[in-house]
Amino acid sequence: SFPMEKFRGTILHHPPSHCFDNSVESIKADLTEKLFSMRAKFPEVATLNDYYLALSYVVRDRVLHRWIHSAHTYFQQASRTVVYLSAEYLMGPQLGNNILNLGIRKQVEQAVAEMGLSLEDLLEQEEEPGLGNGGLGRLAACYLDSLATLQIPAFGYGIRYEFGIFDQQIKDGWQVEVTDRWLRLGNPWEVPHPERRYEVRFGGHTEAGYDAQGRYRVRWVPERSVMGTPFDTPVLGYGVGNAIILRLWQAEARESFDFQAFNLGNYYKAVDDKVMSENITKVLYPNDEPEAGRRLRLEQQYFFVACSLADMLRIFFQRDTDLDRLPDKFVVQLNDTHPAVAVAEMMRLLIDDNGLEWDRAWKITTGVFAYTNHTLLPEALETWNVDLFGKVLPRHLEIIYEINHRFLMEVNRFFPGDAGRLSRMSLFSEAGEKRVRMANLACVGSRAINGVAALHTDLLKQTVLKDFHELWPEKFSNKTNGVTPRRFMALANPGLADLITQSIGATWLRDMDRLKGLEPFARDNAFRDQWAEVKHQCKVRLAAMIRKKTGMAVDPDTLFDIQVKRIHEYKRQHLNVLNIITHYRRLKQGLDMDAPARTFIFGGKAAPGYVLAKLMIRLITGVADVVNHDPDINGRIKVVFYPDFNVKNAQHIYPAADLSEQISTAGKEASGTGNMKFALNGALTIGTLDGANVEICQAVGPENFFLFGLTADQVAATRQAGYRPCDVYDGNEELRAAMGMISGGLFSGGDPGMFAPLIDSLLNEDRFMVLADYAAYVQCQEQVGRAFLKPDHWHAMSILNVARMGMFSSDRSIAEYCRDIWHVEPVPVVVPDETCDID
Ligand code: NBG
Repeated sequence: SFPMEKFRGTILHHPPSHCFDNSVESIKADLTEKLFSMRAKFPEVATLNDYYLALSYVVRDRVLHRWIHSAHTYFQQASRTVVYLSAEYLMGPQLGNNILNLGIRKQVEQAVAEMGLSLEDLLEQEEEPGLGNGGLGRLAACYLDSLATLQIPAFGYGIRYEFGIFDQQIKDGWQVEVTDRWLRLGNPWEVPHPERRYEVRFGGHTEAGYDAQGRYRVRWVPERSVMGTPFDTPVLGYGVGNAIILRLWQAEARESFDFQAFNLGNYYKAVDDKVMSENITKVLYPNDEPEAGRRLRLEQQYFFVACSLADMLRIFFQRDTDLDRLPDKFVVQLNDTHPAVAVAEMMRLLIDDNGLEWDRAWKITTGVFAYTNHTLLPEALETWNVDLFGKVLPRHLEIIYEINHRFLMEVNRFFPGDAGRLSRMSLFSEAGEKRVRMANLACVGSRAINGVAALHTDLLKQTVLKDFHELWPEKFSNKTNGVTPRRFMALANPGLADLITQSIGATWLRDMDRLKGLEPFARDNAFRDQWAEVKHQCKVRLAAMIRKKTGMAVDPDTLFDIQVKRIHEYKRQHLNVLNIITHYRRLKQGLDMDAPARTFIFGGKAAPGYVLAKLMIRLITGVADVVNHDPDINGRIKVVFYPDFNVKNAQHIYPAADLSEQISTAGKEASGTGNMKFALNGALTIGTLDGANVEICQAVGPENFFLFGLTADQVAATRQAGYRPCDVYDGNEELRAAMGMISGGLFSGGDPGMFAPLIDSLLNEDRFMVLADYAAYVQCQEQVGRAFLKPDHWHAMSILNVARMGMFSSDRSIAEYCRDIWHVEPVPVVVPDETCDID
């Protein structure tokens, strides 16, 4: 196990915020002052949102204080710095987390109460920045939390989308997408820096020639350019003085108004450029696995990469003059391939803008980058049509050709005459239309490559990145994902966090291995009762939210069986549904009457263009309609689709789960992180041996985990042997009955056609082996039901799950990145006690 000691740094049990008086009286005074100075309101006319904003500004002052000291420290020490490039960050609401990390919860609660407000209501006001799709964006947010907590100097760079992931509404059982106008009421957490904007160029052509010294030079003559303005959001560490910055770029026109056009009487043309430029950061692409390359998406990627690298060089030149030392001062982590064009941009900056020769530039570039892969699905690997790429980034395309030329010569030296290998490893795919392969570019340009769970990294080496692994085995390592216990335990589940702290002390929040200390409590009856009571309260709270959101009444005494995540065939929400229908049918036949009553809860967004995923939502709501109102069932099954799953409501959902559904086809889910959040809140998992489930099952013990289904090897072998889903169908009466109920129109108001595409895809192809795993899943669910009827044993398993989940803290993940890839050390920040003055 990794020696965490090194990263603990100076533990401040009471986080420092002495510069500001954090007494109740002075928080009240500050709040009134902010209401006046930031909202121009007096209490009688202030809205709840005014109070939310005012309180946020009160908290922000204290946060910025820590950031200023951190920035100053990192600057003075010229610290080696991690640059995290990610097109997505799913940060979640900020107010509660910042109050937690400042350690001022009690005072704030009392201060607002004395002013006649409730902190809960104020927290409820905050609209979360949904600047990501799912696991990948939330992982980036957890990593920022851990970077700050482990005192690592770091910048998160990304895109300030004006509209984040759409809000999901359910109308007549279907998903409807609504624009996410998260900035509408203002965002108190960001600080814009318009004085520090960068120009980003697009299109045009290149010109080659010789400079005054007779050196070959290429000049890029762009067709247009936009400006990128940074918006900074500080991210606090927990129990330390350190803060880091999330810096998001917003696109703007160079000139917001074309006076010449205006004077000629063309008002629309005058604002044209402004509209076009601002489009670049207008909206997040709502596909968690990217779809065929759109020009705007490429522009987004290059835009934020160009701004971020320019900013990194600015900071570098504050501290140094010799670019050969760039790899000593910075490491740039590519979060998936979305920022992979950074490899070409870095070369362009070094060669064209700084006059370096190719070999020197390449050494620097490949000394700086590291790449994390997040998917094995072949259709999710990003490629760009070469013509499109050349139109948007002509100079970068040339550079990529040159990288490729030199790279393939190297491959040929290692594997002479292996044409198949050359074509597989090339940065260009030539089958069909010619395309740039971003994963290959990321691999060639990086000195380290990692997957996000043990199984995923193994499969990467065996499949999608096999050739790269054979060429450079030393570049590869695994970094299993983790999640932050601050947001997903302390903030989301204060009842559980308090109970744990009472039992084993408070250090576990910064050192999750300490959760081990809970193990003996699994045998303690009184403790188990308290544990059960905390879970019950969380379920009561979720039941109230379900009531508010959907009008449905659910019973907190039933088994809460929850699957929340993006809707996708490989995640197999439809497998879950098939079990529900089977269970429903058995009850109707008077079977399984001793099974515990269950509430099946689903949540998650479908990509707007993903027809089958949207149909899966409609299937869930259709089943809910029938089952929930069937008098024969009498509440023994309830099915809920919780709309608009996001970080904010996730914080209420994970704590309330008895059972966590992690049922993807083995070999398809790279890691999963919801699986960790559930288990850390005491849910038991029903799952396949996929992604991080493998490691979770091993950590908590298979006797405390409901395991079922084909392994990744068996999936591959079954496929190899010519898998025929219809054979499974023919051989299983209950499966036929369940699918028959769907295709017969029972869940579609009598319409037999509605779910035909879903049924057909299962019967004809079943790419994700739903039918192959059906019987094992249903059987495993029966086991779950029996186990739930023995509450003492169930709660003991729940306690053991939490006790053994310590390794899934994102602190552990980040410590491993620091040790193995980034080679970066903690830099403690001391926040002076009595004064804000720094020079
Ligand atoms: C997702 C995987 C998840 C994984 C997260 C974070 C993409 C491309 N990948 O399994 O599907 O947990 O990344 O690593 O979004």
